[in-house]
Amino acid sequence: MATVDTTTAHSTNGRGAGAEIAVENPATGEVIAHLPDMPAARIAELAIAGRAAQPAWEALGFEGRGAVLADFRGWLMDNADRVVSTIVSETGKTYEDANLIELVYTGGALRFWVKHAERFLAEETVRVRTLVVAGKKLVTRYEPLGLVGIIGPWNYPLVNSFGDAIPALMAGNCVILKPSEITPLTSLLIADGLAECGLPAGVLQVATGRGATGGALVDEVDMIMFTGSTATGKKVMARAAETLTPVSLELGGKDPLIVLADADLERAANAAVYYSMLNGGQTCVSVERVYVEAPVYDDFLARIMDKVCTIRQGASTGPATAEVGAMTTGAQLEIVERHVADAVSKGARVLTGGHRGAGTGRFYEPTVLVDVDHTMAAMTEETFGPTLPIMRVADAEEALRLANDSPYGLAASIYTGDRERGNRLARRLQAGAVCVNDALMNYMAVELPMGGWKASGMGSRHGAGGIRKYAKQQSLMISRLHLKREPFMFPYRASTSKALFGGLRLLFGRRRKRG
Ligand code: TXE
Repeated sequence: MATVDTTTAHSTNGRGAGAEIAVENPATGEVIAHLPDMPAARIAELAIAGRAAQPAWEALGFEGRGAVLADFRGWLMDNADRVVSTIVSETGKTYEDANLIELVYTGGALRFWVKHAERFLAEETVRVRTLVVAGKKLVTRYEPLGLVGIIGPWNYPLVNSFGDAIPALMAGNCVILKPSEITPLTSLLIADGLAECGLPAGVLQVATGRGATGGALVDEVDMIMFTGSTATGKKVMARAAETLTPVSLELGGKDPLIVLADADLERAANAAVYYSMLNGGQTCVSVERVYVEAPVYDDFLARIMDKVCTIRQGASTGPATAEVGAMTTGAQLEIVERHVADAVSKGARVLTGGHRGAGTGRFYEPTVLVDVDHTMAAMTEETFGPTLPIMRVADAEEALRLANDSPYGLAASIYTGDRERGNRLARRLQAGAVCVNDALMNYMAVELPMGGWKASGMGSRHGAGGIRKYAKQQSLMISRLHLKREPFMFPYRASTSKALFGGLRLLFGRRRKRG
């Protein structure tokens, strides 16, 4: 576990001084730990240890690896209070945000990957449909990449850091996890728990540090899974290009929610409020903007205001003590303030909220903005805070056009009483994950691939692709022995040549009748 030292004064929130990082509780302002900012040389040492541990880890097979991770699932639940209080202390999120999303997701993901990893990575015999290879055996198979680097953000220090390590480990890789410098304590606690459950040394190592540590990690590993901002994602990809290291990137988003006139307004309003404010709005798939068809706009807004005005915000000290927690970083709080100020300067109205919360912690009040449009950063840039900008639109076509008017394409949702229409409209939304009469919770469905379009990233997590990206694919073609040579090898014979190519032309040249 981390060295806890609250006596030394450091500048706060992951910044620290020189080779040390100060970790702060954003809900109280208290410095709760100091950790090393690891230099590149230290990352190189971790990589040597990881590569040395990998063959034995791979040799354990799916069953052996699964046994360790299944045991760890038990550890996680036995130590739930400790894990939750660590998450709450370094993020400032509420007890429920830590339990419901972080713990429930991770428990489910451990169960899922332990059970299904082998099936997704099983060797497959492929049916031959290509004439010239008829009679040969075609096989695809997977092997671990070796050493995987995971660079995590601060908003979900369990889900978006260790959560991505689970399939990588089940695939037989060793992992170096670089958590955000803002929230490294959860990853260190998880590494302790894994060691208690028998994970061999070197299989999962935690590299604490800032951006430079992340950059050094990119140089050392066989694949990078990155979650964070689009700007940093581009830097990671550029650095990975130097060594042709594959990357999977989950980046920013500006997820729209559309409310059509025939929607169940109570359901839509509950979802808009909950999924924009959950985790203080600091979720990659948060509802960031809402478009409402004009006939139901006033009714929808009245319901939103009833709900937002009852939200309790503050430092979470246990079950149901607060609904919306702190802003995890000072920089993020400033972004939220900037977006609200920009919107107001261009004609938006703040119906509730619109200020920093009182007290020592870093809070921003749950905020509803109306009279917004796409000239405002609040509608076009990722806000990542407890804000809910709501725009009136003429019809579904205008809502779709505005929803797609974004460089991002992570997630989107649409509320309508007509499921079939919702299904049709969902396919016109430019986002990697779309919900009809739901939002955000699709992330919890580990069976369903989840990845962004446009500036929201590349690659995906979850589903078959969520583990195959941590493997090298090999294809095999195995020929039988009874022929000394293939019919079209040297020396060419006119008779075989004519028969072969004549036959092929007949086969491929047959034109389909039209009309
Ligand atoms: O992210 P960064 P930040 C969005 C959100 C937020 C913005 C910035 O809008 O305002 O990103 O957040 C490591 N090479 N999201 O500044 O910089 C860094 O140490 C390698 C959306 O915290 O992307 C940290 O571990 N690594 C997001 C991680 O990258 C580098 C969740 C993320 O930091 C690096 C969080 C470098 N050059 C914020 N520089 C989501 N998609 O959920 C930094 N890092």
